[in-house]
Amino acid sequence: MNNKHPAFGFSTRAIHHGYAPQDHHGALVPPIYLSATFAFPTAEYGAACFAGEESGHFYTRISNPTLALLEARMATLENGEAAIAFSSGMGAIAATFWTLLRPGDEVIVSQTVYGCTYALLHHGISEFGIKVRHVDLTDLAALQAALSPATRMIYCETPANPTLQLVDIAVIAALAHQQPNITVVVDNTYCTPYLQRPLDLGADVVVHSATKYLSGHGDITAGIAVSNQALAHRIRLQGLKDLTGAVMSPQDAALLMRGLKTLALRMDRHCSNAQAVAEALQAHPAVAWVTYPGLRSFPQYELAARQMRQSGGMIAFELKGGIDTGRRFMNALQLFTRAVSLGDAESLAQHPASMTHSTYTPEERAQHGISEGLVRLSVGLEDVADLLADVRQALAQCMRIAPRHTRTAEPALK
Ligand code: 7XF
Repeated sequence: MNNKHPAFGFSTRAIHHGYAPQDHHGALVPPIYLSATFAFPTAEYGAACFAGEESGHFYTRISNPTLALLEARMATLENGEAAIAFSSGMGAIAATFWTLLRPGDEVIVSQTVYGCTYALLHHGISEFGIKVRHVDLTDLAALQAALSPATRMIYCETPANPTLQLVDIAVIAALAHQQPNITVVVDNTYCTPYLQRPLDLGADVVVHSATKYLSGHGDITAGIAVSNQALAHRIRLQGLKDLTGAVMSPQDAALLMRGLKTLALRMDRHCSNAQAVAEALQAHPAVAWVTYPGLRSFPQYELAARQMRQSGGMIAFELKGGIDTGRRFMNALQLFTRAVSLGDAESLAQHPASMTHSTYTPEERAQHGISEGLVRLSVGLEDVADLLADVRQALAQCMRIAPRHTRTAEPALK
């Protein structure tokens, strides 16, 4: 199937886009080009490649046929013009920042972001003269007040890791684009393009940790950025080639393309399993609060229903008794694995304050709405009855030991 069939559906494109077996000895699965370098037919052709006058592959840190196929698939799935493959999500994010921001620029960031993104902002780019301002992007007046002639980027995660707070991408992008030179960058890791397409809503760049749902099997680290041709060209030639060198391995690209083939199927199951687990948590007397976009009690339920095709596979909750009880819960789990990362077939449980978001100080976590007792679940693909049984037996153990009367308030997001 070539690229002339944009009318094909999401899964058809995830499986076929950009590849025709007859061009590759009939191989059903695309070959992996492991070559780091590519032969030039003439010295003049090589010089033209380096001058940007020829578009052939010449060195894998810049481009490679296996990476190019993956990039074409990610671009069509996100409805973008071009994509760039990186060796990790942080590689994609760092390359995007270093390409698009210069000393004196300001970047507006949503309330809560993944711990290493926070570290890159506060211990990385801000030390090179770039001003970082966190703004509650659900408050448009606050965003208006924070915008300045120096604003060059608005960066957000929606849903945010780990609080699940949402940003209305269409509203933010419309406001941002009233001013020239503001790039709206959305980390779409929690949703994947199957659940949410930020570029359709007006964002300029989508970044991913493809380590998560996109690859889906916990066996690679990978990142992706998607945008229009012009921005992608800049991010590739500056951010990827020179500023980070964080190129994806072609073998990882093949594993990622294998994951993409089942993305829609997997996301449907992640979402239905997570909905059931979230409802079970909400109904349980040991639980102080639970946040999941598919619950009626979710503060942005209407926005979630409008912006996301389904509610995702991630849950945040806190037990009465706070983190001491939360740790007992985690240690009592038998089927959920205690591990960071997300989006794998295996269900995972982790404690952001001491793990993924330990790059924030305790005071910063309080400011950014990450409570010390928050437990994060990545609900996997196992049978839902087994997941519910595991959560219920772990909760029952907490009930037997935990003090019954302590109540932990839901953290304020402001
Ligand atoms: O460089 P990575 O592929 O690990 O991706 C970084 C990243 C970027 N954006 C979001 C929303 C992420 O969640 C991540 C990685 N998060 C993992 C987690 O929260 O469990 C990392 C484990 S420390």
